[in-house]
Amino acid sequence: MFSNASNFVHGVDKAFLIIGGFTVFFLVSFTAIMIFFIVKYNRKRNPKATQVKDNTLLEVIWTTLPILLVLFMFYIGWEGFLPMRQDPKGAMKVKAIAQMWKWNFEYEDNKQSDTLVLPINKPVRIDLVSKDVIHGFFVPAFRIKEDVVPGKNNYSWFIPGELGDFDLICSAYCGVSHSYMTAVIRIVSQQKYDEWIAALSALPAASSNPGFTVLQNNACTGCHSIDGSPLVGPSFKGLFGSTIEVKTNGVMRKVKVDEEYIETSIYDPDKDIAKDFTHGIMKPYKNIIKDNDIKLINDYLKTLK
Ligand code: HEC
Ligand SMILES: [Cu+2]
Repeated sequence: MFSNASNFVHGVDKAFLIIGGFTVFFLVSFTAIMIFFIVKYNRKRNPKATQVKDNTLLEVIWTTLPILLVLFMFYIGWEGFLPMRQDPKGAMKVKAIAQMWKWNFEYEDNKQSDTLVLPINKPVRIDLVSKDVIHGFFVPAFRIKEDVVPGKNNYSWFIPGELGDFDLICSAYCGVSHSYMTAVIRIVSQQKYDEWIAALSALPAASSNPGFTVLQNNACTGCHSIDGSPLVGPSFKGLFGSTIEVKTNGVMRKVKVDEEYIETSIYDPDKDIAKDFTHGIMKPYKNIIKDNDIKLINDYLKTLK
């Protein structure tokens, strides 16, 4: 409670404690009063029921008091929430790109990373972008949770106040591997951050093979392994050049996997359904994966003997 991990911890924890405090107070006191009345007005002690007519004073009290209480709780919550929607001008900007089932962070100059590294004590605005379905940008230690909705420009912002690694979790159930959609937020000193971001430019994107990079950047590897183990989709290992069984228009047939089959599988995955797998899971990547990238994917798949 009341850690310094972000500037929102105080407001959120305060609301949590106050509202939780009221809840516990009422639970305990109402239960006590109930037990007291059960004993006091037990039939043995009180054989004849007393009729009570209305009591204006009591009614005014039990209407006004709860209204004030509820308004007070709203105010405490509002006070903690409002600053989350007021990002300061001049905050550093990072784009968080969510897709099934992976986070990617894009810094200025198109530098990309899958760990969100940030300097301590500096306001940062995270623009939240989804490539497919609704995800949730949830950082429990920072007391932050924002929806990442495709087609909508949402954002989150905060000032990190403690060095260290913090968990980022996806809080919207976004499909089979939803629970693996995590990332690390690493808060470092300004100097370390400067070094890190400078080094980031030196690295070419992710891995050595451009085809594998395309697969990674589009999160294909979340459903397709390259080591032979079946995930949500068939493994890519040994796929190219093999003869496989697929269902086309409800009829099983054998096909040889070539460039054309790969392209059709990516642009129109439900045309041929691989045996033992289900249609409707992989979305069509028409207009998402360019022709040139299809070629890179093919070249890479050929290497996966
Ligand atoms: C949400 C999970 C998911 C993602 C993400 C996904 N796929 Fe698939 N993919 C599947 C499933 C399930 C199948 C099997 C059903 C079918 O053939 O449509 C499949 C089939 C395929 C096939 C045919 C394989 C075979 O044995 O017939 C290829 C090629 C393929 N995907 C490539 C890709 C590429 C490239 C990407 C990234 C651009 C990608 N997939 C992203 C789930 C996924
Ligand atoms: Cu998600």
